[in-house]
Amino acid sequence: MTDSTEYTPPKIWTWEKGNGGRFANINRPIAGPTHEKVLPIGQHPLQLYSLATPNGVKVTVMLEELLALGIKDAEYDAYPIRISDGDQFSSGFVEVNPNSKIPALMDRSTTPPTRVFESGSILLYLAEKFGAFLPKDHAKRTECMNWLFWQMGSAPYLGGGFGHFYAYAPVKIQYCIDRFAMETKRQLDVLDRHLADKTFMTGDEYTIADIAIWAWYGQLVLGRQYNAAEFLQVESYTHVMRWAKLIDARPAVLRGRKVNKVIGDLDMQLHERHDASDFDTKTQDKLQAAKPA
Ligand SMILES: N[C@@H](CCC(=O)N[C@@H](CS)C(=O)NCC(=O)O)C(=O)O
Repeated sequence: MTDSTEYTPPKIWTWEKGNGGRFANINRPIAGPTHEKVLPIGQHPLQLYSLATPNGVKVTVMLEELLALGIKDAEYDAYPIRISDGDQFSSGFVEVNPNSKIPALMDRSTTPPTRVFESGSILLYLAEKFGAFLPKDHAKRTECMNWLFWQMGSAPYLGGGFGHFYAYAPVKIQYCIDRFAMETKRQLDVLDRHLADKTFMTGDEYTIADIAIWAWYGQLVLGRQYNAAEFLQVESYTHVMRWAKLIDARPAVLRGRKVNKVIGDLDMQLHERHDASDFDTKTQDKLQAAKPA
C-alpha cells in the first residue's frame, strides 16, 4: 500500500487485487455473477436475501413493523447473504439484484414474481403494497419521500466515506477523515435542527423515512457504528438522540435488528427467519444451548 501523499495516479487505472483495504476480497471493478448458485425459497410470498447491516436492517424492521400491525401477508422468509464470503455474487442473487448488494427482496405473490432491490425502493414497495408507514396526504407523503431520498443520498458519505476511512481503511488519512467527519457532522446537524420540534421525521407519524434514517444515523448516535460516538460527539445532537432512543425502544425494531445477523452477541443473532416463533427458539444462544455436549 503506497502512502497517499506519495501516490501519483497512472495514466490508466488498473485493478491490483488487494487494494480494497478490509474489503479487498469482495471489491471488484466488474459486475455480474462469479458463480452459479440458486437462492433458497421458503414458504412465504416474501423472500428476503439480506444481512443485518444498516441497509439490511431497514427492511427487516419494516417487515416486523408490518407484522406488528397484524398484516399477516407481510410474513417472510429471510436468508443471510454473507457478503464477506461473496454470496452477493451468486447467479441467483444477481438475478434478484444486478447490483450485487443486500438487501434484495422477491415478492412471489405476484405473477410473475416481482424483484425489488435498493433498500429505499424496498421500503416504498412494502409501504405501498400494505398501505402502512407512508402518509396518505400528498404533502406529507412528499415530505416522507424527501427524507427517504435524503437518506439514500446521504448515507454513502457516512458509510462509504467516514466509516470507511475512520474505521476500515488500512491507513489513516487525515484529509479523508476530516472531509467525511465534517460532512457526517453536518448531516447530523441537519437532522438535529429538523427534529427539534418534531416527534418523527414527518411530524407525528412514524414512517419509512424514520426507519431508513434511524438505521444509519440513529444507530450512529446510539454508538453502534464505527466506534465513533466520542470522536463525532454524538451526544451533542440531543434531538437526534431523543428520536433515536424512541425508535430503538420499539419491539419490532429490536426483532428487525436480529434477523440475518451473523456477528455479535449470540442472543441477537437469528441467521434465518421463517416464523415469528424463531425469535424464541432459533437465535444462536438458544441453538447452541440445545446442542448436545
Ligand atoms: N444503496 C444500496 C446500498 C446497499 C449496500 O451497500 N449494501 C452493502 C451492505 S450494507 C453490500 O451488500 N455490500 C456488498 C458489496 O459491496 O459487495 C441500498 O440501500 O440497498
